[in-house]
Amino acid sequence: MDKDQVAAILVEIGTLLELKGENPFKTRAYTNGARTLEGLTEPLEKIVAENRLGELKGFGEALQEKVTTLVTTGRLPYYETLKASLPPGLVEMLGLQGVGPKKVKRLYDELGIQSIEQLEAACKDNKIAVLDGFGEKSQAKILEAIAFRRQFASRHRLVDALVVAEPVLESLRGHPDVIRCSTAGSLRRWKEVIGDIDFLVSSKNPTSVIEFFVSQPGIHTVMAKGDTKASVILGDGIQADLRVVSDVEYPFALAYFTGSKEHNIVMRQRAISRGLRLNEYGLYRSKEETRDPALRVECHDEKDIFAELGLPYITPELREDHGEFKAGEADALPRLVEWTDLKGSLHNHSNWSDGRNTLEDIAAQMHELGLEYWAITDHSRASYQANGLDEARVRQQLKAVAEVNKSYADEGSDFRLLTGSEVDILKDGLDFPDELLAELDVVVASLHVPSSDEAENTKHFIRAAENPFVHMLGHLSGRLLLERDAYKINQHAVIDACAATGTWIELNASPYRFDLDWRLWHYAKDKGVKCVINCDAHRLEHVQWLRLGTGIARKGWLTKADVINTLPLAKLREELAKKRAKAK
Ligand code: DGT
Ligand code: CA
Ligand code: CA
Ligand code: ZN
Repeated sequence: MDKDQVAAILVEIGTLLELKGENPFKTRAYTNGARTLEGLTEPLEKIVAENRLGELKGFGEALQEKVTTLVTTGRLPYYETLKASLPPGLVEMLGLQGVGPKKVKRLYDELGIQSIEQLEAACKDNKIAVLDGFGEKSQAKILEAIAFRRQFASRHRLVDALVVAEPVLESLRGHPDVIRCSTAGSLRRWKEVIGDIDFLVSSKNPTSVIEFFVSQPGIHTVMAKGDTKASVILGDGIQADLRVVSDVEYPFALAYFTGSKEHNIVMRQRAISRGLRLNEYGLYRSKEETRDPALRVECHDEKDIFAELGLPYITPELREDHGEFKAGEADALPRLVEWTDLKGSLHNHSNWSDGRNTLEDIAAQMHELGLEYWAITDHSRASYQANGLDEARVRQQLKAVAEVNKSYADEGSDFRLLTGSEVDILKDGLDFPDELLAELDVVVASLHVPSSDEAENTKHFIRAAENPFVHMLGHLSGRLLLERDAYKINQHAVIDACAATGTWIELNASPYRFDLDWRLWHYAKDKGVKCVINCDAHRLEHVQWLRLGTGIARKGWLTKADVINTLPLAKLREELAKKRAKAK
Protein backbone atom coordinates (compact mmCIF):
# COMPACT_ATOMS: atom_id res chain seq x y z
CA MET A 1 0.00 0.00 0.00
CA ASP A 2 1.50 3.38 -0.94
CA LYS A 3 1.56 6.56 1.12
CA ASP A 4 -1.48 8.11 -0.55
CA GLN A 5 -3.62 5.07 0.11
CA VAL A 6 -2.43 4.90 3.73
CA ALA A 7 -3.06 8.62 4.15
CA ALA A 8 -6.60 8.25 2.80
CA ILE A 9 -7.34 5.57 5.38
CA LEU A 10 -5.94 7.70 8.20
CA VAL A 11 -8.18 10.57 7.15
CA GLU A 12 -11.15 8.22 7.13
CA ILE A 13 -10.28 6.92 10.61
CA GLY A 14 -10.19 10.52 11.85
CA THR A 15 -13.62 11.16 10.35
CA LEU A 16 -15.10 7.96 11.76
CA LEU A 17 -13.77 8.80 15.22
CA GLU A 18 -15.31 12.24 14.94
CA LEU A 19 -18.64 10.68 14.02
CA LYS A 20 -18.31 8.56 17.17
CA GLY A 21 -17.82 11.72 19.17
CA GLU A 22 -14.20 11.01 20.12
CA ASN A 23 -12.22 13.92 21.48
CA PRO A 24 -10.93 16.29 18.78
CA PHE A 25 -7.36 15.87 19.94
CA LYS A 26 -7.36 12.20 19.03
CA THR A 27 -9.16 12.66 15.73
CA ARG A 28 -6.82 15.41 14.65
CA ALA A 29 -3.79 13.19 15.23
CA TYR A 30 -4.98 11.05 12.30
CA THR A 31 -5.57 13.89 9.86
CA ASN A 32 -2.23 15.44 10.76
CA GLY A 33 -0.52 12.09 10.34
CA ALA A 34 -2.09 11.75 6.90
CA ARG A 35 -0.78 15.15 5.88
CA THR A 36 2.73 14.23 6.99
CA LEU A 37 2.60 11.06 4.87
CA GLU A 38 1.40 12.92 1.79
CA GLY A 39 4.39 15.23 2.02
CA LEU A 40 6.98 12.44 2.22
CA THR A 41 9.74 12.55 -0.35
CA GLU A 42 11.15 9.07 0.29
CA PRO A 43 9.16 5.83 -0.10
CA LEU A 44 6.98 4.97 2.89
CA GLU A 45 7.89 1.28 2.56
CA LYS A 46 11.50 2.20 3.15
CA ILE A 47 10.78 4.24 6.29
CA VAL A 48 8.69 1.41 7.69
CA ALA A 49 11.32 -1.20 6.84
CA GLU A 50 13.98 0.85 8.58
CA ASN A 51 11.73 1.41 11.58
CA ARG A 52 11.94 5.21 11.33
CA LEU A 53 8.23 6.16 11.52
CA GLY A 54 8.80 7.55 15.03
CA GLU A 55 10.98 10.29 13.52
CA LEU A 56 7.99 11.73 11.64
CA LYS A 57 6.19 14.72 13.10
CA GLY A 58 3.25 13.75 15.28
CA PHE A 59 3.74 10.00 14.93
CA GLY A 60 3.07 8.49 18.36
CA GLU A 61 3.07 4.77 19.11
CA ALA A 62 -0.56 4.20 18.12
CA LEU A 63 -0.07 5.80 14.72
CA GLN A 64 3.25 4.07 14.07
CA GLU A 65 1.71 0.71 14.79
CA LYS A 66 -1.28 1.28 12.52
CA VAL A 67 0.75 2.56 9.59
CA THR A 68 3.20 -0.33 9.91
CA THR A 69 0.34 -2.83 9.83
CA LEU A 70 -1.18 -1.13 6.78
CA VAL A 71 2.06 -0.96 4.83
CA THR A 72 3.19 -4.49 5.61
CA THR A 73 -0.14 -6.35 5.42
CA GLY A 74 -2.30 -4.02 3.31
CA ARG A 75 -5.04 -4.24 5.97
CA LEU A 76 -5.92 -2.78 9.36
CA PRO A 77 -8.38 -4.67 11.58
CA TYR A 78 -8.84 -1.62 13.84
CA TYR A 79 -10.06 0.41 10.85
CA GLU A 80 -12.30 -2.38 9.59
CA THR A 81 -13.98 -2.79 13.00
CA LEU A 82 -14.40 0.95 13.37
CA LYS A 83 -15.91 1.25 9.93
CA ALA A 84 -18.33 -1.62 10.53
CA SER A 85 -19.53 -0.02 13.77
CA LEU A 86 -21.23 2.88 11.95
CA PRO A 87 -23.87 2.92 9.20
CA PRO A 88 -22.06 3.50 5.87
CA GLY A 89 -24.55 6.24 4.97
CA LEU A 90 -23.08 8.55 7.60
CA VAL A 91 -19.80 8.95 5.74
CA GLU A 92 -21.77 9.58 2.56
CA MET A 93 -23.70 12.36 4.31
CA LEU A 94 -20.37 14.05 5.04
CA GLY A 95 -19.95 14.50 1.31
CA LEU A 96 -22.74 17.09 1.36
CA GLN A 97 -21.60 20.70 1.24
CA GLY A 98 -21.83 22.32 4.66
CA VAL A 99 -22.51 19.09 6.53
CA GLY A 100 -19.70 18.16 8.94
CA PRO A 101 -19.21 15.30 11.40
CA LYS A 102 -20.80 17.16 14.31
CA LYS A 103 -24.03 17.72 12.40
CA VAL A 104 -24.10 14.17 11.08
CA LYS A 105 -23.61 12.79 14.59
CA ARG A 106 -26.49 14.87 15.95
CA LEU A 107 -28.81 13.92 13.09
CA TYR A 108 -27.97 10.29 13.73
CA ASP A 109 -28.23 10.46 17.54
CA GLU A 110 -31.35 12.57 17.71
CA LEU A 111 -33.35 11.56 14.63
CA GLY A 112 -31.78 8.23 13.74
CA ILE A 113 -30.89 9.51 10.24
CA GLN A 114 -28.47 7.08 8.55
CA SER A 115 -28.49 8.05 4.90
CA ILE A 116 -28.86 10.93 2.47
CA GLU A 117 -32.27 9.61 1.47
CA GLN A 118 -33.47 9.67 5.08
CA LEU A 119 -32.01 13.13 5.52
CA GLU A 120 -33.86 14.39 2.48
CA ALA A 121 -37.13 12.94 3.73
CA ALA A 122 -36.59 14.53 7.16
CA CYS A 123 -35.96 17.93 5.54
CA LYS A 124 -39.14 17.62 3.54
CA ASP A 125 -41.06 16.75 6.71
CA ASN A 126 -39.61 19.89 8.29
CA LYS A 127 -37.92 17.83 11.01
CA ILE A 128 -34.51 19.48 10.64
CA ALA A 129 -35.72 23.06 10.92
CA VAL A 130 -37.04 22.45 14.41
CA LEU A 131 -33.79 20.88 15.70
CA ASP A 132 -31.82 23.04 18.10
CA GLY A 133 -29.14 24.96 16.23
CA PHE A 134 -30.36 24.01 12.73
CA GLY A 135 -33.33 26.17 11.66
CA GLU A 136 -35.18 26.79 8.38
CA LYS A 137 -32.17 28.19 6.61
CA SER A 138 -29.89 25.30 7.34
CA GLN A 139 -32.65 22.84 6.34
CA ALA A 140 -32.98 24.59 2.98
CA LYS A 141 -29.19 24.53 2.54
CA ILE A 142 -29.10 20.79 3.17
CA LEU A 143 -31.78 20.20 0.53
CA GLU A 144 -29.79 22.30 -1.92
CA ALA A 145 -26.63 20.35 -1.16
CA ILE A 146 -28.47 17.08 -1.76
CA ALA A 147 -29.78 18.28 -5.10
CA PHE A 148 -26.34 19.45 -6.17
CA ARG A 149 -24.65 16.25 -5.14
CA ARG A 150 -27.20 14.22 -7.03
CA GLN A 151 -26.30 16.18 -10.12
CA PHE A 152 -22.54 15.76 -9.99
CA ALA A 153 -21.88 12.58 -8.06
CA SER A 154 -23.32 10.55 -10.90
CA ARG A 155 -21.72 9.30 -14.10
CA HIS A 156 -21.78 11.25 -17.32
CA ARG A 157 -22.10 10.47 -21.00
CA LEU A 158 -18.89 10.86 -22.99
CA VAL A 159 -20.43 13.54 -25.18
CA ASP A 160 -21.45 15.71 -22.22
CA ALA A 161 -17.91 15.51 -20.87
CA LEU A 162 -16.29 16.23 -24.25
CA VAL A 163 -18.40 19.33 -24.76
CA VAL A 164 -16.97 20.91 -21.63
CA ALA A 165 -13.49 19.34 -21.69
CA GLU A 166 -12.48 20.32 -25.21
CA PRO A 167 -12.77 24.09 -24.73
CA VAL A 168 -10.85 23.88 -21.44
CA LEU A 169 -8.11 21.86 -23.14
CA GLU A 170 -7.95 24.41 -25.96
CA SER A 171 -7.56 27.28 -23.56
CA LEU A 172 -4.90 25.43 -21.54
CA ARG A 173 -3.04 24.80 -24.78
CA GLY A 174 -2.96 28.54 -25.42
CA HIS A 175 -1.52 29.46 -22.02
CA PRO A 176 2.13 30.59 -22.18
CA ASP A 177 3.15 28.51 -19.13
CA VAL A 178 1.75 25.30 -20.60
CA ILE A 179 4.37 23.18 -22.36
CA ARG A 180 2.32 20.04 -23.13
CA CYS A 181 -1.25 19.18 -22.21
CA SER A 182 -3.82 16.47 -22.74
CA THR A 183 -6.95 14.96 -21.35
CA ALA A 184 -6.34 11.67 -19.54
CA GLY A 185 -8.44 9.03 -17.78
CA SER A 186 -11.59 7.49 -19.16
CA LEU A 187 -12.25 10.48 -21.42
CA ARG A 188 -8.99 9.94 -23.31
CA ARG A 189 -9.77 6.23 -23.48
CA TRP A 190 -13.15 7.16 -25.04
CA LYS A 191 -15.29 5.32 -22.52
CA GLU A 192 -19.03 5.65 -23.28
CA VAL A 193 -19.70 6.83 -19.73
CA ILE A 194 -17.19 8.58 -17.51
CA GLY A 195 -16.87 9.53 -13.84
CA ASP A 196 -14.71 12.63 -13.91
CA ILE A 197 -12.61 14.51 -16.45
CA ASP A 198 -8.83 14.42 -16.05
CA PHE A 199 -6.43 17.01 -17.45
CA LEU A 200 -2.66 16.81 -17.43
CA VAL A 201 -0.27 19.70 -18.08
CA SER A 202 3.50 20.04 -18.05
CA SER A 203 4.83 23.39 -16.94
CA LYS A 204 7.65 25.19 -15.17
CA ASN A 205 5.12 27.35 -13.40
CA PRO A 206 2.36 25.15 -11.95
CA THR A 207 0.84 27.87 -9.77
CA SER A 208 0.04 30.10 -12.69
CA VAL A 209 -1.49 27.20 -14.64
CA ILE A 210 -3.63 26.22 -11.66
CA GLU A 211 -4.84 29.76 -11.13
CA PHE A 212 -5.69 29.96 -14.82
CA PHE A 213 -7.52 26.62 -14.70
CA VAL A 214 -9.73 27.47 -11.72
CA SER A 215 -10.66 30.79 -13.31
CA GLN A 216 -12.01 29.17 -16.50
CA PRO A 217 -15.55 30.17 -17.42
CA GLY A 218 -18.20 27.62 -16.58
CA ILE A 219 -16.69 26.47 -13.28
CA HIS A 220 -19.28 26.08 -10.55
CA THR A 221 -17.15 25.22 -7.51
CA VAL A 222 -13.45 24.89 -6.81
CA MET A 223 -13.26 21.80 -4.63
CA ALA A 224 -9.52 21.70 -4.05
CA LYS A 225 -6.59 23.80 -5.13
CA GLY A 226 -3.01 22.83 -4.33
CA ASP A 227 0.47 23.53 -5.68
CA THR A 228 0.33 20.93 -8.44
CA LYS A 229 -3.31 19.85 -8.67
CA ALA A 230 -6.82 21.18 -8.56
CA SER A 231 -10.34 19.77 -8.65
CA VAL A 232 -13.36 21.69 -9.81
CA ILE A 233 -17.03 21.07 -10.50
CA LEU A 234 -18.01 22.36 -13.90
CA GLY A 235 -21.30 24.17 -14.31
CA ASP A 236 -23.15 21.12 -15.50
CA GLY A 237 -22.08 19.07 -12.51
CA ILE A 238 -19.09 17.20 -13.94
CA GLN A 239 -15.96 17.06 -11.82
CA ALA A 240 -12.63 17.83 -13.48
CA ASP A 241 -9.16 17.19 -12.05
CA LEU A 242 -6.02 18.93 -13.25
CA ARG A 243 -2.49 17.80 -12.49
CA VAL A 244 0.59 19.78 -13.37
CA VAL A 245 3.95 18.01 -13.67
CA SER A 246 7.39 18.83 -15.02
CA ASP A 247 7.94 18.20 -18.70
CA VAL A 248 10.34 15.33 -17.94
CA GLU A 249 7.63 13.60 -15.92
CA TYR A 250 4.88 14.35 -18.44
CA PRO A 251 4.93 11.14 -20.54
CA PHE A 252 4.94 8.96 -17.42
CA ALA A 253 2.14 10.92 -15.76
CA LEU A 254 0.15 10.85 -19.01
CA ALA A 255 0.47 7.08 -19.29
CA TYR A 256 -0.38 6.63 -15.62
CA PHE A 257 -3.40 8.92 -15.50
CA THR A 258 -4.78 7.67 -18.79
CA GLY A 259 -5.10 4.22 -17.26
CA SER A 260 -7.02 2.10 -17.19
CA LYS A 261 -6.04 0.80 -13.79
CA GLU A 262 -6.03 -2.72 -15.22
CA HIS A 263 -3.77 -1.66 -18.08
CA ASN A 264 -1.44 0.16 -15.67
CA ILE A 265 -1.05 -2.90 -13.49
CA VAL A 266 0.24 -4.94 -16.43
CA MET A 267 2.57 -2.13 -17.48
CA ARG A 268 4.04 -2.00 -13.98
CA GLN A 269 4.50 -5.77 -14.00
CA ARG A 270 6.29 -5.59 -17.32
CA ALA A 271 8.63 -2.99 -15.87
CA ILE A 272 9.37 -5.13 -12.82
CA SER A 273 10.10 -8.18 -14.95
CA ARG A 274 12.73 -6.08 -16.76
CA GLY A 275 14.32 -4.99 -13.49
CA LEU A 276 12.68 -1.55 -13.71
CA ARG A 277 10.11 0.40 -11.73
CA LEU A 278 7.26 2.31 -13.37
CA ASN A 279 5.14 4.88 -11.58
CA GLU A 280 3.48 8.20 -12.34
CA TYR A 281 6.82 10.05 -12.08
CA GLY A 282 9.04 7.91 -14.22
CA LEU A 283 10.49 4.61 -15.31
CA TYR A 284 13.48 3.87 -13.10
CA ARG A 285 16.48 1.56 -13.20
CA SER A 286 15.66 0.26 -9.77
CA LYS A 287 14.36 -2.86 -8.07
CA GLU A 288 12.35 -0.90 -5.51
CA GLU A 289 9.93 2.03 -5.44
CA THR A 290 11.81 5.26 -6.08
CA ARG A 291 11.53 8.78 -7.48
CA ASP A 292 15.25 9.32 -7.83
CA PRO A 293 15.75 11.41 -11.02
CA ALA A 294 19.25 9.97 -11.43
CA LEU A 295 17.75 6.51 -12.04
CA ARG A 296 15.12 7.64 -14.55
CA VAL A 297 15.11 6.04 -18.01
CA GLU A 298 14.82 8.84 -20.54
CA CYS A 299 11.48 8.76 -22.37
CA HIS A 300 10.32 11.72 -24.38
CA ASP A 301 6.80 10.51 -24.99
CA GLU A 302 4.49 7.58 -24.29
CA LYS A 303 5.83 5.74 -27.33
CA ASP A 304 9.26 5.60 -25.69
CA ILE A 305 7.79 4.11 -22.51
CA PHE A 306 6.02 1.38 -24.46
CA ALA A 307 9.22 0.70 -26.40
CA GLU A 308 11.22 0.29 -23.17
CA LEU A 309 8.65 -2.30 -22.09
CA GLY A 310 8.86 -4.20 -25.36
CA LEU A 311 5.68 -2.88 -26.93
CA PRO A 312 4.60 -0.78 -29.90
CA TYR A 313 2.57 2.35 -29.11
CA ILE A 314 -0.86 1.37 -27.80
CA THR A 315 -3.54 3.92 -28.58
CA PRO A 316 -5.54 5.09 -25.50
CA GLU A 317 -8.80 3.51 -26.69
CA LEU A 318 -7.22 0.06 -26.40
CA ARG A 319 -5.77 0.48 -22.91
CA GLU A 320 -8.29 -1.70 -21.11
CA ASP A 321 -6.21 -4.88 -20.69
CA HIS A 322 -8.46 -6.52 -23.28
CA GLY A 323 -5.71 -8.21 -25.24
CA GLU A 324 -3.57 -5.21 -26.21
CA PHE A 325 -0.45 -6.68 -24.60
CA LYS A 326 -0.63 -10.02 -26.33
CA ALA A 327 -1.33 -8.37 -29.69
CA GLY A 328 1.34 -5.75 -29.08
CA GLU A 329 3.99 -8.38 -28.39
CA ALA A 330 3.10 -10.20 -31.59
CA ASP A 331 3.17 -6.86 -33.41
CA ALA A 332 -0.44 -7.62 -34.32
CA LEU A 333 -2.19 -4.51 -33.06
CA PRO A 334 -4.73 -3.55 -35.72
CA ARG A 335 -4.55 -0.29 -37.61
CA LEU A 336 -7.81 1.18 -36.35
CA VAL A 337 -10.52 2.88 -38.38
CA GLU A 338 -10.51 6.71 -38.34
CA TRP A 339 -13.58 8.85 -38.61
CA THR A 340 -12.28 10.52 -41.75
CA ASP A 341 -12.41 7.06 -43.39
CA LEU A 342 -16.21 7.22 -43.30
CA LYS A 343 -18.04 8.12 -46.50
CA GLY A 344 -21.56 8.47 -45.09
CA SER A 345 -24.13 7.07 -42.69
CA LEU A 346 -26.66 4.36 -43.54
CA HIS A 347 -29.32 4.95 -40.89
CA ASN A 348 -30.84 8.43 -40.67
CA HIS A 349 -34.16 10.21 -40.50
CA SER A 350 -35.78 13.17 -42.21
CA ASN A 351 -38.89 15.23 -41.55
CA TRP A 352 -40.84 12.54 -43.36
CA SER A 353 -40.87 10.70 -40.00
CA ASP A 354 -39.43 12.08 -36.74
CA GLY A 355 -36.35 13.87 -38.11
CA ARG A 356 -36.14 17.64 -38.24
CA ASN A 357 -34.80 18.39 -41.73
CA THR A 358 -35.93 18.16 -45.33
CA LEU A 359 -34.31 15.80 -47.84
CA GLU A 360 -32.88 18.80 -49.70
CA ASP A 361 -31.26 20.31 -46.60
CA ILE A 362 -29.84 16.99 -45.51
CA ALA A 363 -28.33 16.33 -48.92
CA ALA A 364 -26.88 19.84 -49.13
CA GLN A 365 -25.22 19.57 -45.72
CA MET A 366 -23.74 16.09 -46.19
CA HIS A 367 -22.53 16.95 -49.68
CA GLU A 368 -20.88 20.09 -48.37
CA LEU A 369 -19.12 18.11 -45.64
CA GLY A 370 -17.55 15.99 -48.35
CA LEU A 371 -19.46 12.80 -47.67
CA GLU A 372 -20.32 10.58 -50.65
CA TYR A 373 -23.72 9.27 -49.56
CA TRP A 374 -26.37 9.49 -46.87
CA ALA A 375 -29.18 6.98 -46.51
CA ILE A 376 -32.66 8.16 -45.56
CA THR A 377 -34.14 5.37 -43.47
CA ASP A 378 -37.27 6.82 -41.92
CA HIS A 379 -39.42 4.79 -39.56
CA SER A 380 -41.96 2.28 -40.80
CA ARG A 381 -45.69 2.48 -40.09
CA ALA A 382 -45.70 0.57 -36.78
CA SER A 383 -43.67 3.41 -35.23
CA TYR A 384 -46.70 5.69 -35.46
CA GLN A 385 -45.46 7.80 -32.51
CA ALA A 386 -42.47 8.65 -34.73
CA ASN A 387 -44.73 9.43 -37.68
CA GLY A 388 -43.67 6.20 -39.40
CA LEU A 389 -44.26 5.92 -43.16
CA ASP A 390 -46.80 3.52 -44.66
CA GLU A 391 -46.12 1.83 -47.99
CA ALA A 392 -47.69 4.63 -50.03
CA ARG A 393 -45.55 7.30 -48.37
CA VAL A 394 -42.42 5.18 -48.81
CA ARG A 395 -43.13 5.08 -52.54
CA GLN A 396 -43.64 8.85 -52.59
CA GLN A 397 -40.36 9.29 -50.75
CA LEU A 398 -38.56 7.15 -53.35
CA LYS A 399 -39.60 9.69 -55.97
CA ALA A 400 -38.61 12.65 -53.79
CA VAL A 401 -35.16 11.16 -53.21
CA ALA A 402 -34.77 10.49 -56.93
CA GLU A 403 -35.48 14.16 -57.60
CA VAL A 404 -32.88 15.35 -55.12
CA ASN A 405 -30.36 12.94 -56.62
CA LYS A 406 -31.15 14.15 -60.12
CA SER A 407 -30.17 17.69 -59.14
CA TYR A 408 -26.77 16.42 -57.95
CA ALA A 409 -26.30 14.32 -61.09
CA ASP A 410 -27.18 17.34 -63.25
CA GLU A 411 -24.48 19.36 -61.49
CA GLY A 412 -22.01 16.58 -62.20
CA SER A 413 -21.71 15.71 -58.51
CA ASP A 414 -21.31 12.10 -57.36
CA PHE A 415 -23.05 12.70 -54.05
CA ARG A 416 -26.22 10.61 -53.58
CA LEU A 417 -28.96 10.15 -51.02
CA LEU A 418 -29.79 6.48 -50.66
CA THR A 419 -33.37 5.34 -50.20
CA GLY A 420 -34.27 3.11 -47.30
CA SER A 421 -36.29 2.24 -44.26
CA GLU A 422 -35.72 1.56 -40.59
CA VAL A 423 -38.26 -1.18 -40.63
CA ASP A 424 -39.77 -2.30 -37.34
CA ILE A 425 -39.24 -5.85 -36.18
CA LEU A 426 -42.68 -7.03 -35.06
CA LYS A 427 -43.89 -10.19 -33.34
CA ASP A 428 -44.99 -11.75 -36.60
CA GLY A 429 -42.20 -10.51 -38.86
CA LEU A 430 -41.16 -7.22 -40.40
CA ASP A 431 -43.44 -4.21 -40.74
CA PHE A 432 -43.08 -4.17 -44.57
CA PRO A 433 -43.44 -6.93 -47.16
CA ASP A 434 -40.31 -8.17 -48.95
CA GLU A 435 -41.52 -6.68 -52.26
CA LEU A 436 -41.30 -3.18 -50.84
CA LEU A 437 -37.99 -3.80 -49.06
CA ALA A 438 -36.55 -5.06 -52.35
CA GLU A 439 -37.09 -1.63 -53.89
CA LEU A 440 -35.02 0.16 -51.24
CA ASP A 441 -31.28 0.80 -51.35
CA VAL A 442 -30.77 0.27 -47.61
CA VAL A 443 -32.84 -1.67 -45.10
CA VAL A 444 -32.17 -1.40 -41.36
CA ALA A 445 -34.26 -3.63 -39.10
CA SER A 446 -34.81 -2.39 -35.56
CA LEU A 447 -36.78 -3.52 -32.54
CA HIS A 448 -38.63 -0.71 -30.82
CA VAL A 449 -41.12 -2.63 -28.67
CA PRO A 450 -39.26 -5.48 -26.98
CA SER A 451 -40.86 -8.42 -25.23
CA SER A 452 -39.94 -9.13 -21.62
CA ASP A 453 -38.81 -12.57 -22.74
CA GLU A 454 -35.19 -13.01 -23.84
CA ALA A 455 -35.85 -15.97 -26.10
CA GLU A 456 -38.68 -14.09 -27.88
CA ASN A 457 -36.55 -11.01 -28.58
CA THR A 458 -33.61 -13.10 -29.71
CA LYS A 459 -35.83 -15.11 -32.05
CA HIS A 460 -37.29 -11.96 -33.63
CA PHE A 461 -33.83 -10.54 -34.31
CA ILE A 462 -32.60 -13.81 -35.78
CA ARG A 463 -35.62 -13.93 -38.07
CA ALA A 464 -34.91 -10.37 -39.20
CA ALA A 465 -31.30 -11.33 -39.95
CA GLU A 466 -32.54 -14.26 -42.01
CA ASN A 467 -34.57 -11.95 -44.25
CA PRO A 468 -32.58 -11.54 -47.49
CA PHE A 469 -33.65 -7.89 -47.85
CA VAL A 470 -32.41 -6.77 -44.43
CA HIS A 471 -28.91 -5.33 -44.73
CA MET A 472 -28.29 -4.66 -41.07
CA LEU A 473 -29.72 -4.73 -37.59
CA GLY A 474 -30.11 -1.37 -35.83
CA HIS A 475 -29.29 -0.51 -32.18
CA LEU A 476 -29.36 -4.15 -31.20
CA SER A 477 -29.42 -3.94 -27.41
CA GLY A 478 -31.84 -1.01 -27.26
CA ARG A 479 -29.94 0.48 -24.33
CA LEU A 480 -30.01 4.19 -23.53
CA LEU A 481 -26.87 5.04 -21.60
CA LEU A 482 -27.56 6.07 -17.99
CA GLU A 483 -31.30 5.74 -18.69
CA ARG A 484 -32.34 2.32 -19.79
CA ASP A 485 -30.62 -1.07 -19.72
CA ALA A 486 -30.26 -3.32 -22.73
CA TYR A 487 -33.32 -5.29 -23.80
CA LYS A 488 -33.38 -8.88 -22.68
CA ILE A 489 -31.70 -10.47 -25.65
CA ASN A 490 -28.94 -12.96 -26.33
CA GLN A 491 -26.64 -10.69 -28.29
CA HIS A 492 -24.10 -13.42 -28.99
CA ALA A 493 -26.78 -15.60 -30.58
CA VAL A 494 -27.91 -12.70 -32.77
CA ILE A 495 -24.32 -11.98 -33.81
CA ASP A 496 -23.95 -15.65 -34.76
CA ALA A 497 -27.08 -15.37 -36.90
CA CYS A 498 -25.71 -12.27 -38.61
CA ALA A 499 -22.49 -14.13 -39.34
CA ALA A 500 -24.42 -17.03 -40.86
CA THR A 501 -26.63 -14.82 -43.05
CA GLY A 502 -24.20 -12.09 -44.13
CA THR A 503 -26.13 -9.45 -42.19
CA TRP A 504 -24.26 -6.40 -40.90
CA ILE A 505 -24.62 -4.91 -37.45
CA GLU A 506 -24.89 -1.23 -36.78
CA LEU A 507 -22.73 0.62 -34.33
CA ASN A 508 -25.26 3.27 -33.48
CA ALA A 509 -23.09 6.36 -33.02
CA SER A 510 -25.64 8.28 -31.00
CA PRO A 511 -23.82 9.07 -27.74
CA TYR A 512 -26.99 8.06 -25.91
CA ARG A 513 -26.69 4.56 -27.37
CA PHE A 514 -23.26 3.47 -28.65
CA ASP A 515 -24.92 0.18 -29.50
CA LEU A 516 -23.44 -2.52 -30.00
CA ASP A 517 -21.29 -2.04 -26.98
CA TRP A 518 -17.56 -1.88 -27.80
CA ARG A 519 -16.92 -5.00 -25.72
CA LEU A 520 -18.91 -7.11 -28.19
CA TRP A 521 -17.23 -6.04 -31.42
CA HIS A 522 -14.26 -8.29 -30.89
CA TYR A 523 -16.60 -11.26 -30.90
CA ALA A 524 -18.54 -9.99 -33.91
CA LYS A 525 -15.35 -9.31 -35.84
CA ASP A 526 -13.97 -12.78 -35.13
CA LYS A 527 -17.19 -14.18 -36.57
CA GLY A 528 -16.71 -12.08 -39.69
CA VAL A 529 -19.64 -9.74 -39.09
CA LYS A 530 -19.21 -6.28 -40.63
CA CYS A 531 -19.93 -3.07 -38.79
CA VAL A 532 -21.79 0.01 -40.02
CA ILE A 533 -21.17 3.19 -38.03
CA ASN A 534 -24.50 5.00 -38.23
CA CYS A 535 -25.52 8.40 -36.91
CA ASP A 536 -29.22 7.56 -36.64
CA ALA A 537 -29.35 11.30 -37.28
CA HIS A 538 -32.56 13.15 -36.56
CA ARG A 539 -30.94 16.58 -37.14
CA LEU A 540 -28.17 17.88 -39.36
CA GLU A 541 -25.76 18.37 -36.46
CA HIS A 542 -25.94 14.69 -35.58
CA VAL A 543 -23.48 14.08 -38.39
CA GLN A 544 -20.85 14.94 -35.75
CA TRP A 545 -21.63 11.63 -34.11
CA LEU A 546 -19.61 9.89 -36.81
CA ARG A 547 -16.51 10.94 -34.88
CA LEU A 548 -17.89 9.74 -31.54
CA GLY A 549 -19.03 6.41 -32.93
CA THR A 550 -15.72 5.82 -34.63
CA GLY A 551 -14.00 6.19 -31.26
CA ILE A 552 -16.20 3.40 -29.94
CA ALA A 553 -15.43 1.27 -33.02
CA ARG A 554 -11.74 1.83 -32.28
CA LYS A 555 -12.33 0.68 -28.71
CA GLY A 556 -13.82 -2.43 -30.31
CA TRP A 557 -10.58 -3.00 -32.31
CA LEU A 558 -12.25 -2.36 -35.67
CA THR A 559 -10.24 -1.46 -38.76
CA LYS A 560 -11.30 0.32 -41.92
CA ALA A 561 -11.91 -3.04 -43.58
CA ASP A 562 -14.35 -4.03 -40.83
CA VAL A 563 -16.57 -1.02 -41.42
CA ILE A 564 -18.89 -1.04 -44.44
CA ASN A 565 -19.46 2.70 -44.68
CA THR A 566 -15.80 3.35 -45.36
CA LEU A 567 -16.47 2.03 -48.87
CA PRO A 568 -16.93 4.45 -51.76
CA LEU A 569 -20.44 4.50 -53.22
CA ALA A 570 -19.86 2.10 -56.13
CA LYS A 571 -18.30 -0.53 -53.86
CA LEU A 572 -20.99 0.02 -51.27
CA ARG A 573 -23.67 -0.69 -53.88
CA GLU A 574 -21.95 -3.97 -54.73
CA GLU A 575 -21.98 -4.96 -51.06
CA LEU A 576 -25.63 -3.93 -50.68
CA ALA A 577 -26.53 -6.26 -53.56
CA LYS A 578 -24.71 -9.35 -52.26
CA LYS A 579 -27.11 -10.77 -49.67
CA ARG A 580 -30.07 -10.28 -52.03
CA ALA A 581 -28.25 -11.97 -54.89
CA LYS A 582 -27.48 -15.01 -52.76
CA ALA A 583 -31.15 -15.37 -51.83
CA LYS A 584 -32.27 -15.61 -55.46
P1 DGT B 1 -13.59 7.45 -14.33
O1 DGT B 1 -13.12 8.84 -14.00
O2 DGT B 1 -14.21 6.76 -13.18
O3 DGT B 1 -14.45 7.40 -15.53
O4 DGT B 1 -12.31 6.54 -14.71
P2 DGT B 1 -10.78 6.94 -14.90
O5 DGT B 1 -10.14 5.80 -15.59
O6 DGT B 1 -10.66 8.28 -15.53
O7 DGT B 1 -10.25 6.95 -13.41
P3 DGT B 1 -9.75 8.11 -12.46
O8 DGT B 1 -10.24 9.45 -12.88
O9 DGT B 1 -10.11 7.67 -11.07
O10 DGT B 1 -8.18 8.03 -12.56
C1 DGT B 1 -7.52 8.33 -13.76
C2 DGT B 1 -6.48 7.29 -14.06
O11 DGT B 1 -5.46 7.31 -13.04
C3 DGT B 1 -6.98 5.86 -14.07
O12 DGT B 1 -7.51 5.49 -15.30
C4 DGT B 1 -5.71 5.10 -13.79
C5 DGT B 1 -4.95 6.01 -12.86
N1 DGT B 1 -5.18 5.58 -11.47
C6 DGT B 1 -5.93 6.21 -10.55
N2 DGT B 1 -5.89 5.54 -9.38
C7 DGT B 1 -5.11 4.47 -9.58
C8 DGT B 1 -4.68 3.38 -8.74
O13 DGT B 1 -5.03 3.28 -7.57
N3 DGT B 1 -3.87 2.44 -9.33
C9 DGT B 1 -3.48 2.53 -10.62
N4 DGT B 1 -2.71 1.59 -11.13
N5 DGT B 1 -3.86 3.51 -11.42
C10 DGT B 1 -4.67 4.48 -10.91
CA1 CA C 1 -11.52 10.23 -14.72
CA1 CA D 1 -9.95 11.71 -11.75
ZN1 ZN E 1 -33.47 5.36 -36.27
